[in-house]
Amino acid sequence: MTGISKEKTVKTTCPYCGVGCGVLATVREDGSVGIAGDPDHPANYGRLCSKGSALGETLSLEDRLLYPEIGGKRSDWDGALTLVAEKFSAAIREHGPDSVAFYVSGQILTEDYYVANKLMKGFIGSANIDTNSRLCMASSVAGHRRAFGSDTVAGAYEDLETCDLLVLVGSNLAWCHPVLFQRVEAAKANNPNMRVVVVDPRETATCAIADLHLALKPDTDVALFNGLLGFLSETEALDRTYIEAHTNGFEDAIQAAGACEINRISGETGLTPHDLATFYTMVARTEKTVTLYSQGVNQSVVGTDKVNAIINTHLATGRIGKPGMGPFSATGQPNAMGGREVGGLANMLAAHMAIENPDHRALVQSFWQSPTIASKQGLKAVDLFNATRNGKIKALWIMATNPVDSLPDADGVAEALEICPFVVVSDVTRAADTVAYADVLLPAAAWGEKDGTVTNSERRISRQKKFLDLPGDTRPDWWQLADVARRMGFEDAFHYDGPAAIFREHAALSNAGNNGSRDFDISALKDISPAAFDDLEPIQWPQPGTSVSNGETRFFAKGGFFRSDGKANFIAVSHKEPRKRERRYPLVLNTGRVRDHWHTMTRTGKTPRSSSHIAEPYAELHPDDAREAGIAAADLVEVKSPHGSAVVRAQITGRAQKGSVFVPMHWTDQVSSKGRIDAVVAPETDPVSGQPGSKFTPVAIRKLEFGWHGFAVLRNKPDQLETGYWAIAPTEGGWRVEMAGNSETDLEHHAARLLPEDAEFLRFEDVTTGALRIAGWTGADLAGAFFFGPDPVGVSRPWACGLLTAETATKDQRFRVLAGRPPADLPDKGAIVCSCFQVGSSEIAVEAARGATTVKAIGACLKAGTNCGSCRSEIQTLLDAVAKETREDADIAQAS
Ligand SMILES: Nc1nc2c(c(=O)[nH]1)N[C@H]1C(S)=C(S)[C@@H](COP(=O)(O)OP(=O)(O)OC[C@H]3O[C@@H](n4cnc5c(=O)[nH]c(N)nc54)[C@H](O)[C@@H]3O)O[C@H]1N2
Ligand SMILES: Nc1nc2c(c(=O)[nH]1)N[C@H]1C(S)=C(S)[C@@H](COP(=O)(O)OP(=O)(O)OC[C@H]3O[C@@H](n4cnc5c(=O)[nH]c(N)nc54)[C@H](O)[C@@H]3O)O[C@H]1N2
Ligand code: SF4
Ligand SMILES: [Mo]
Repeated sequence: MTGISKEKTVKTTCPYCGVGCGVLATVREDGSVGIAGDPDHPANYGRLCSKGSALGETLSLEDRLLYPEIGGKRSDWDGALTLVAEKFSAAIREHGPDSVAFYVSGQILTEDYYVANKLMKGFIGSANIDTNSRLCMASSVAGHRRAFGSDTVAGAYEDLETCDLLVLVGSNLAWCHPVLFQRVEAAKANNPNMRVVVVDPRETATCAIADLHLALKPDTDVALFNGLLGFLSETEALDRTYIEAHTNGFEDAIQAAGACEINRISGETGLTPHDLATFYTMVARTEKTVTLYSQGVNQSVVGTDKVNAIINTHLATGRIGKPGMGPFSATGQPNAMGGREVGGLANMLAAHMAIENPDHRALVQSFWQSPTIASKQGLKAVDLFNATRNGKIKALWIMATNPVDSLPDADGVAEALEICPFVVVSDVTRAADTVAYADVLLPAAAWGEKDGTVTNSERRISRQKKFLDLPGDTRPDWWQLADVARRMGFEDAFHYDGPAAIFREHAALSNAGNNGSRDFDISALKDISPAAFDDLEPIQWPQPGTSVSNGETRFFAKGGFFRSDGKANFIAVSHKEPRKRERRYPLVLNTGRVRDHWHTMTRTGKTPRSSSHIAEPYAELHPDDAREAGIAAADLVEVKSPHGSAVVRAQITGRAQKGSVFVPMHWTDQVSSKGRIDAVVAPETDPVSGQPGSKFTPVAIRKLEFGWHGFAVLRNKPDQLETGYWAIAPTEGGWRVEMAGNSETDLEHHAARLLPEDAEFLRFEDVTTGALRIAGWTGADLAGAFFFGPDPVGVSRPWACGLLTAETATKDQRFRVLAGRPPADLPDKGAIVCSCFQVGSSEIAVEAARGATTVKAIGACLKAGTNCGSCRSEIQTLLDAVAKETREDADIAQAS
């Protein structure tokens, strides 16, 4: 024994959301990985949310793609990449450069992205490279470019803390940017004058810190913000000097917005005149206002107009680029911003240059020394897959995205991939629905195994670093792309010895011909050595010149917009009535995220911790809509549009808006029988940005009748779940499965099929209620327990899941399993709220009733909310509900 620990800690960046938190990853001697927030990282100062904290549990090699495959058979890199190069080259030869395409992702690193874009736009000579950022940031990009002449996020995170009014539009910050939310929460606690307004049709966890929640009708944000512009003008809250000096088009925008007629706006938005007046007055009176927006704005057929309606109000008040002021687009993916820097969208060039600008094209081509340069926009995601479906795309390379689950009209996307003659998929897992459509599968290096940079929402570039060896034959994405490029005959331009070399080239391109004409400039990093690249501290751009500076990086406080006259444009936008709903599809389907899952769950779906908060796909329904459709809580419902259908659990709640249904986007065919909600979403897009309106699809709902319902916990993962409905998730010690089926099912046979052959059974049947419970043991260990009934079964999920790790060897203990409920001395936890310490809603309610009335007090007695803090807003909501009940009880007592 030397006594020296072999543990090493690496500073890296979280691979999930656009907050871009710094992570300290420690590889322990037993190979496990400890995860902690980096106290020095300016995005999070040591904090991590529930997803970030659980990262160490997502690194197992289960389901990992480890070797290249051709036609489902193991191959090697030489065979696979030769085939990819040949097929792409052949298609280009026979059908031209526009017959091939890349569909990439805001989750690859800047270096990966740079190489992909360079290969397609400079060497293949097509702009048919689009990215899942089309589904995410495209409307922001388009709105920024229309207003500023460049795709610039002007402000910084600090502004969210130093403002006096934070308006969150279409953002569930508490669940989707939890560390930013915590920073806001802390700032608000320190500044009694700070106000938060949430603009969202649903009441979300974010509303826990809201002083005002504006539950507007879906897709009426333009009416709301146009009304605000009118109000600002009528109340002389404008900054005439700024408008005069730095903008064009104000009069047209005001004209289009119309007068601030509160009653008309109330009709359009469904908000009360009182709430509208309150909001407008708040904004008019508060100089330090930040409007942060996310997918409720971007993912709309009027998304770009929404963005510009918001930006107009900031230009009109000169509240932009100054501390505590500005419009702020919160980016979703870890490298949404890096993708924009390299020009990964089909309508952009590299380094924030414009594909329609001949000077920019010449500049990029000469910098790349490339044989050609794409001269027109390529196909945007939805159009790209339509073209694929129509046979126009002959070879398609999909990288780090799962379009069979995440694009609208997802069944149509699956069909397109079936039709496409040659599909390449680079992924880290085989448990992704898109993988099934690949002719060639390329195993990518995952987070922790690769090196490069990402840029977060506030333009801060951080390093993602390698702390694990490459498993199997996996390789980073840039390596795969560069190798294919060389095999396609572009030997000279794709010789990189590592990510640092690519980053230097990217930085040098940002400098080329720039001279202050473009916002994206990181010249100071263009000669960075590999060692300095390794140690690169998080750094905000712009960084022009020859050395890195820590000076002001905000844009536009004094104008300086990236147009020839240096001025910004107001954009005249007007409210359009949202899509008409037919009688057959009377509800609006809204889709989005839950706290502990990431997109199509290929990573968070692997951990019991991330699955304990919400383990099943669900639809949030307003009580009136549920009643009208004859749907009760926990019923299984079909959500249907002309494009497809999904089956999910009904959750009836006053937090939903009447006429709207919210379904999370996360469930796939890997984990549910029919939870893929994008099969239902309409492929309608914003005419300016091409971004789909993923938050607005007219749908119908109906209750599905099943002969039986059930819940099971199983030690081993079942191969196949052949019942009408199922949803599976990992839990400590095994798996948890929700199911339902038709009355013909022989339930005992069904249960037996899912348990080991040598299991020893016990059963209990209650003829009066129709409940049937079956459990099986192998030796002392519970192999599985089933709780069946004619209706959705109310068995406590946390208790049942706990059985897999509990002692159930004695006869007594076994009968307790069959009793189907916790013993009296072990009360039910209720739904898990705190995933770090597995604390449930009932436990919190009990402590609240005993006098723990603050989030802090709950933390002191139950530990809930004291680790990552992601559940604090839900704890607050529960406490508010308990307080309200107590008040009502007191009122009743007083009245009687
Ligand atoms: N837990 C978790 N966090 C994530 C992700 C994840 O998968 N899981 N993904 C990341 C990514 S890529 C992204 S893009 C971000 C997304 O972050 P957000 O945009 O905050 O998340 P969403 O849930 O998609 O949508 C936000 C809200 O828009 C509301 N909305 C719907 N229609 C309208 C409307 O017409 N107007 C307004 N004002 N609001 C509306 C919805 O009700 C929803 O609450 O999250 C990032 N963070
Ligand atoms: N209905 C509806 N649909 C939506 C949305 C919505 O709100 N509603 N939101 C949209 C938005 S904003 C987004 S960003 C998209 C996200 O949608 P997707 O991008 O489709 O979702 P992910 O699950 O993140 O897919 C990433 C894939 O890359 C793989 N992967 C992970 N790391 C690597 C790597 O380093 N290299 C490679 N090659 N692969 C890797 C993962 O295993 C996974 O299969 O969904 C969009 N779709
Ligand atoms: S907020 Fe959470 S998911 Fe987002 S970067 Fe930070 S730790 Fe990761
Ligand atoms: Mo996103």
